[in-house]
Amino acid sequence: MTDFTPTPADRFTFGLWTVGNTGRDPFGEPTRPPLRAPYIVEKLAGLGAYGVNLHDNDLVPIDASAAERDRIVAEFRQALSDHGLVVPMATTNLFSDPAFKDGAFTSADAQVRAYALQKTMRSMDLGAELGAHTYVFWGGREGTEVDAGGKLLSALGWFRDSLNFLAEYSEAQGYGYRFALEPKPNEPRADIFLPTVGSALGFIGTLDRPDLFGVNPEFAHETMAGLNFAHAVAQALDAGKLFHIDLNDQKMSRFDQDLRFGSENLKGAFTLVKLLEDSGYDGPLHFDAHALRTEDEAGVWAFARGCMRTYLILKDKARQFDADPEIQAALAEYHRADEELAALSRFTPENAASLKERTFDRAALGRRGLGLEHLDQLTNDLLFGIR
Ligand code: GLT
Ligand code: MN
Ligand code: MN
Repeated sequence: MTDFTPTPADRFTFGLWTVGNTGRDPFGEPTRPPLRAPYIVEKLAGLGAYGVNLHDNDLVPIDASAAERDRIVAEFRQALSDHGLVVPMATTNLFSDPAFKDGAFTSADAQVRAYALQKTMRSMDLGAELGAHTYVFWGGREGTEVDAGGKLLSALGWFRDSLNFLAEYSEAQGYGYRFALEPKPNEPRADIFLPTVGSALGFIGTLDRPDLFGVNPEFAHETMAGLNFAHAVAQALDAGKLFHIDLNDQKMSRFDQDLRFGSENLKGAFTLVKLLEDSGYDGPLHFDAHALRTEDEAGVWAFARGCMRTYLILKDKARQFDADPEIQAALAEYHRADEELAALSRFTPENAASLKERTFDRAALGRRGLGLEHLDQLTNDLLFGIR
């Protein structure tokens, strides 16, 4: 048993933009003052986090001079080293500036596409300077409202060319980045390219260096599309492509809420934590979420503590699940292995012939109850804390 206080060994990370979120939304002004990056580092370290992630412009304003940039980066590095935090992931802001209003790598304007490459190379330089090994691409503006613009096919080609270019840049510079594509179905665009984990996985296969690319799935984004996040993560794991993960929570079919992890869909969060722990995923556990707009700074740190605490409690629940004899008996009843049939299911002409001849008791198979109601209630009881 533990008191669920995180330590860096738990690999929890937050973005500067997450705990630094000021509560602005499309209808209202900020409700909290901005927090300085070195202060965020100090606070996150105090809470037991492992690292902090950033977009280039979370740290360095887009119009900073070279001298200003160097001063800001030096101060940030000092804070990291004073407080023992690392920067495992970096990314580029290719969405805030009006230049990117119709996309960055998929803008119909060649100048915007070239500027996006330049901005990303500079941001990759910054990430490498801070020690990042994972580079995320969230194509928030890569999409359309007006498909009569006729860029559907060319946009994917432009996107591919840009990613191929940046992978070569990383290799040429010796940065050794692993790139993680982050899908989202919509918002801020009406339709975003590569809307789901499945689409991103398919696209990766078309790149020059698919080995360098994986995905950064986000709980909220698959949920917005009405999909099951744990299933998406399982597919990424199966493909060896879970390079990073954005943990948060979300109600289905709404705007991107980026809620505190586990605050909305506790059972979905449990399924996910168990999956991640069972899979041996050993990358960062990144919370891409923010405190509600109702909160002051104290609420921000309560939010951050809550994300990590919920993960650790669910991790402990997963351990209890594995150790619970009644749950394990229900699982054993559900999973029926058969060694002879497993051998027969490996193709040889003889196995195929033998399988075709075999008699199965189809009616008995249909009659068998699987015990899933019982198993699911046991799981609920475990989550309620009464087992
Ligand atoms: C933005 C978005 C997130 C992405 C971030 C990385 S930025 O906050 O909503 O889902 O992960 O670019
Ligand atoms: Mn989100
Ligand atoms: Mn995200």
